Amino acid sequence: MDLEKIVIETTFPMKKIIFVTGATSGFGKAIALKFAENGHDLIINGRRKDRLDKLAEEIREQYHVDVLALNFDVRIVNDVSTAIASLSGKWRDIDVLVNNAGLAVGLNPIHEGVIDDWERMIDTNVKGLLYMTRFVSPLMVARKKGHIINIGSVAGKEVYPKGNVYCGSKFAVDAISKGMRIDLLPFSIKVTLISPGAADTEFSIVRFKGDKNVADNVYKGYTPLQAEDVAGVVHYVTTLPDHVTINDLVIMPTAQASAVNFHKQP
Ligand code: NDP
Ligand code: 8X3
Repeated sequence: MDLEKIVIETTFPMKKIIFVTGATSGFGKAIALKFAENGHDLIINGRRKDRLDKLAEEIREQYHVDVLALNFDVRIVNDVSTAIASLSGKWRDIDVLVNNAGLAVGLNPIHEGVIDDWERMIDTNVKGLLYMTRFVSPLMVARKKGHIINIGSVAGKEVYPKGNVYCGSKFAVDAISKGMRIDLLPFSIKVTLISPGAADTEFSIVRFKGDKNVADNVYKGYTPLQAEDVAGVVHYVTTLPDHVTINDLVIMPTAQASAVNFHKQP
């Protein structure tokens, strides 16, 4: 073991293993960096292998923690199960799963909705989160400990015009989080739903299919959340004593009061 690692392990005796999906951008990347900064080992996931490998290397060099990069698509159930089955040794002892991978695609009224956009949102935000949970939670159940953090959205609390299917997928995350909490109660597994408002990540570029002008407009005239704001809260909820759980947390820009009410400066 190199000297830096000995220093890390002495400084952070409560070292955990954190699994973050969708770590190649936005919240997921910031969450991975935040946990690494606090001395934890990481399993990071995403579909863009170049970004994933680069992040893993950066984290190892900067924070001297162990990082396992698992390049798979959370929508493909066989790839999820194979990835989790491939874990060996300490990597099976996942303390925290952050179900973050997700996206909005398109913003259309229901009667003009693009079916392929609907499939992508439901397959990623709902089914992907379920597949991850189905294969990781038994490892936590066996150890009678763990923490699952689901990234929901203000869109999972309120419906807004043209939000239809994205909102539906995030309302599903809200309901699934409640169900998970009940089923995992006997095993002392914490389940936290974190629901952010508008945050300046690649989210809007994806939603508007690469149209950067439209995407940038979403964040004009007010200060949106930054990925690091959300990462700080995700990390915070994991620092509470064993007998304390944050179940449901909504984090908003101060300039946003609801899904549609913003205080914008001209
Ligand atoms: P980004 O687009 O910046 O990041 C999304 C991440 O999800 C990327 O790392 C992407 O990686 C990954 N991802 C998408 N699809 C898959 C997939 N099928 N398999 C594995 N990884 C996938 O957006 P955000 O960081 O903003 O989004 C993160 C989460 O936060 C999402 O669930 C989103 O719905 C939610 N959210 C976002 C808000 C915002 O305003 N930004 C507000 C509230 C919630 P890759 O493409 O490499 O696979
Ligand atoms: C992302 C925030 O308001 O665009 O979940 O749905 S919003």
